Order: sequence, then C-alpha cells, then structure tokens
Amino acid sequence: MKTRFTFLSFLCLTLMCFWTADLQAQKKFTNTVPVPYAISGPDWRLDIIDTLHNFDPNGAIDTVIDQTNGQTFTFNLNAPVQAYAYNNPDSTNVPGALTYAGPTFIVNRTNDWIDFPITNRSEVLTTVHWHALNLPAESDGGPHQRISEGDTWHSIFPVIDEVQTAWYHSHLMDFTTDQVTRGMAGMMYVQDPNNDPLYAQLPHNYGVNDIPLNIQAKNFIFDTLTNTVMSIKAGEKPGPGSFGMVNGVIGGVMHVPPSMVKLRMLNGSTIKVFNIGLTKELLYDHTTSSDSVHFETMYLVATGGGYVDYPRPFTNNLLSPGDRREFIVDFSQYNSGDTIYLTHFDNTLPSDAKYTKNWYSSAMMAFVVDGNIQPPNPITSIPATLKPYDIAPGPVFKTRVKNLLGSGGSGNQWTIDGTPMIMNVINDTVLVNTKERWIINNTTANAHPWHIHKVQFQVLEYAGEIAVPDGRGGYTDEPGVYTYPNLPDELFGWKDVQLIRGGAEMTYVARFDSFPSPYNMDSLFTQGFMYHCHILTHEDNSMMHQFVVVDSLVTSVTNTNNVDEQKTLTLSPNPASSSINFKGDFTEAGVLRFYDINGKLLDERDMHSLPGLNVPTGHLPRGMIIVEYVSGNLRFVERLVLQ
Ligand SMILES: [Cu+2]
Repeated sequence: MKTRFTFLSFLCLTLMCFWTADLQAQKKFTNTVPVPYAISGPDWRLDIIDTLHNFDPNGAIDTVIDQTNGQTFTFNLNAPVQAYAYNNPDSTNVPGALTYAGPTFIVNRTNDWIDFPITNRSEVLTTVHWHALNLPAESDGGPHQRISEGDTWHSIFPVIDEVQTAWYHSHLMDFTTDQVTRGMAGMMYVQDPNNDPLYAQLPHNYGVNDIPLNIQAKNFIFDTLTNTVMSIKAGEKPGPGSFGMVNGVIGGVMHVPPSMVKLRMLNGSTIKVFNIGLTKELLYDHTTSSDSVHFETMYLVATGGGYVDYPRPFTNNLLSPGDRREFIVDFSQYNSGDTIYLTHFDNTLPSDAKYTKNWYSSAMMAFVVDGNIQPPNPITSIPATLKPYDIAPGPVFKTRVKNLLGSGGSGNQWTIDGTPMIMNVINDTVLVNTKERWIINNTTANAHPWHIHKVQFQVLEYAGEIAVPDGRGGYTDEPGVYTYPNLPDELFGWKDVQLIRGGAEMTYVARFDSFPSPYNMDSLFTQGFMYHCHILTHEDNSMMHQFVVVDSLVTSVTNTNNVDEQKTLTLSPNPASSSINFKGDFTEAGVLRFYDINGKLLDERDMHSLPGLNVPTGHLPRGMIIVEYVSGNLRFVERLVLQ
C-alpha cells in the first residue's frame, strides 16, 4: 500500500496547484502503437513491477480544450508517470521490456496443467485474474488469491477453453480500479493451431496481421504551472477518463499490411463504454450527432468466448469495459499510404451508458496501409462460415434471479440484491457439470456490463433497450423483447461480459463444468468465483457477489438437533427490519437459510461464521420467517419477525 498512500498524500498536499484535463482533442498520430511482446511458453513467468511510463513519447498531444471553462490549453503529456507493468523476468531491463501493462500470453489449448508463476515485485498487494478462463477456483486470481509484495503465486491450470481472446488483470478487492488504470492488465490468446481449421484461414501472424488492441480511457493530473503531466488520475471513484489510448500510447499509429488483418479489441477501461469503428475521415472535436460519418465495414469473427457462426458485418460496435471482440478488416481495399482511423463515436452512445462526460467523438489511433509489410502468412479472403453455434446442451438445473440495484451517482453504493460483496459470504452454490439459467434484472437507470467468472454464457432473452447500429456510426435505441435465435448481433455469441441497459432484463444460460471444489465448509471460503459489474468503480463499490462450484450439494441433514449444548447462538433484534446480528460462540461455517412459514426457501448463503456479522434482511418479505443455520450435523432454527 506504500505507493498508494504516497500518491494520495502528495495529491492532497498539493491539490490547489493541480488540475485535471477533461478533454482530449486528438489530431496528431505520431506515437508508434506498441505491440506487447508475446510469451508462448514454456517459460510463463511474470513479474509485476513498478515502472515509469510515457503515454506520449513523441508529443502527439498538444491542444486540449477544457470544457468546464471553455479554455484551450497546451498540454505536455510527454513525460514519464508512475505506472505498473508485467514482464517476464528475462525481459526486464532488455529492449522490449514493457513500461506499461503486460505481454500477450499465447497459449495452445491443452489438458496438461501449466504453471504460471507470478511474482509481485511492486509495492502493492495485488491479484492476477484470468478473465474468461474456466479454471480451478484457487487459480482464478480473484480477490481471494492475493499476492503480497515479494511473493510468488503459482496459478496452475489446463487451458481447456475454446479458442478466444482472454485477458488478465488485477482483481484486488476495492482496488481493482486503481491498479487496472495504472497498467495491471494484459491479453491472452487461446489458440489451437493443430485442431482449429480456422487458425490457418484467418490472420494469425502476431503483431503483423493479428493485432492486440487494448483500448482505454484514461485521465491525468497536470501541473498547472507547466501544464506537464504529473500522474495518472486513478484514485477517484468514480472518475472520468478522457484520453483515449491504445496499448498505452495516445495519438498512436500502426502500419498494417494491405491484406486481411485481425484486430483483437479489448476495452481495458475502468468505466468508459466505447462505440468503435473505422473511418477514413479524421474525426476531431466532433460534436454534431446528426452528422453522418461513413464507417468502414469490419467483420466480427469472435466475441469474448470464441468464434461466432459467420463473419458478421459491423460498421461500429459497442465495446463495454472488460469485453473483447475480434474483427477482420480487409486493408487490401485501400491504397498503400492510406490512413484509416480507429474512431470512437461518442455522440450517439446511449445516455445510460455514458458515464463519462466531456468526450468528443474522435479518432483514437491511425492505421497506415503499408505495402512494404508482408505477413509470413498473408490472408486475402476469409471463410463465409466460421463455427456452428448452438445453445449449450443439457437441461436447466437451476434458475437464479439477480437484481442490479443502486440509485446511481457518485458516492452511492451499487449492489446486487441489496447486499454488498463480503469476502466470507458465498452468495451462490452451484453444482458442477450443470447448466443454469440466470436472469439479470437491471433495476437501475444506468447500463451495467455484467460479467461472470469461469463460464461463457449465451443470451436467451433480453427485454429492454438495445442499441442497434444505424450504419452511420450511431445507434438507435430499439426497445423490445429479443429471444434467441432472433437476437441483435450485439447479444449474439459466447460471452462473459454483456452490457445490460438501464431497466433491461437479460436471461442467459451457462454450463458450470469442471474443476469443482469439495463441499467442505472449512475450505469453501477461498473458492469463490466472482460475478460483478465490469465498470470497475461499481465493482469496487460493491456491485459484486461470489459463487462456488461444488462436487455435490448437501440438501438435508441427518440430525436436526439444536446447536451443540456447549455452544450458543442467538439472533437479535427480533422483530427486525433491515438486518440481524448473531451472537454466541458457535462459530463454525455453515449454510444460512431463510424460509417463509410454508417452508419455501427465500434465501440461502454459505457463511464462514455467523457471530459478529451483520446479516442483511431488507430483501426478505415482511412478516414471520424462519431462520435456519446448518453446520455439519448441527442445526439452529428460530422464528424471526420482519417489519
Ligand atoms: Cu455497473
């Protein structure tokens, strides 16, 4: 925590002398977009390091208009600021070592267990979460797998996921926003050259025609005297992020071959939803929403969880924080020397998804078509069909309903079902190798990108507004009830992130296969997988819960005697309203259940221990209910009146 406190106290002492830029007006593209080096094994080691990084090494940014007071400033972002990076230990201090974010893991699918040793050489506690992968809970890298300073965490798992673009990032409880913003993120390709016929048919030369693009919004703090950048603005929740950047540089340029190129887009932002496409036109300070902008066609070949059924044409696409999309772009249709811009079109971003203010629609980086670049395996055409797509087999074993709650605005707490994320409360227990239906009901007026660990889900139904591209870079909101297979492209495919618009309800199915935890109360509390909003400020604050996947479900107890006579457990107050407390020395882990008086199960939680914990009851119906706590053969039952 050393770095964080240093940064905060420094900021507080000098706050009056600094201000933040709220707006980027980007028109120069002079920084080479870095392609992070690839790690393809067998040495998978990573070190997490404190670094200094320059987001604008060639001075692409100069003029920034501050919309708050309408003034134009000349900025100098060309200075090193404190950041984080991941590096293979052998790459540190050699050319190619990263000063921001991480290398790309390129991993072949395998049933062999791979050891990914990650050493924390930074000055902060952190975790490394494998976003999208199905792996054992203890290897997930969520909030439970903390890596202290100087420690090495061995994440060990077979890579059984479908071919896809995954990523890895910090998932430290309460500090994810800060750490991801400062660079704790990297990409991972899961590939299968020997068994995937599409591997050879689609562009696959890393960094040449198969390009990782970590697209981020970021804000900075500047010295008002010199207008020179001081630091990344990351400590604020929620915070705007107003500089668009790709792979850690602003105003970036990348040369591409005059043939098919796969762009693997990741929205690595904390809160910014992008509306991204390619334009020949350089959009700069573009504010008129009625203007038509011609967007080039790009073909969606994969969502976050893998291939779609056929290349689906997009002009622009809504990319939520945490989500990935793979697009094929045919650069042979342009002349060598032509510039095509990766453009974010803010004007028509749905208002409920527009968490950041003071954004222009503008270009974020430039692609220059370059006839001198020849990929080892140039691709000149792509297949008309990709991979058959069907809903995962099996009956629905269980249906769960999750309500996204929160009144919005800064300082308010976002939750799922009214209860915050608590590390030693397991909110859902899922039986391994079953398929479940989850209904996510967004009761808020804001859009939230829903994310769940371990599984890839498939949308079955969506009721509410959905943004449909209008072909001119914009979107029209089309409310309705969409049911598979008649889904808009936006909802189609294998996903672990999907934006749920304000007031909308999404139903999906997912299979929870492989890697169960033993149903053992003592060890279950480190086995949680998270589900949460991927707006990181919401996740930190605290729109997140956790589930475990177990090898069996304990559904009954053999002995229904009361709590061990040697030990006590009492609940108060009774009657209660929004919460109850337990007292006593019965501290064993167990299952807490609430029933109505007819015995209908109302809620169920796995608890590490009850005494001392404030258990929310505000979500339960008023009147008399039954509280049961079961631990092993011991059972505590009490009637509770809620008013
Ligand atoms: Cu959210």
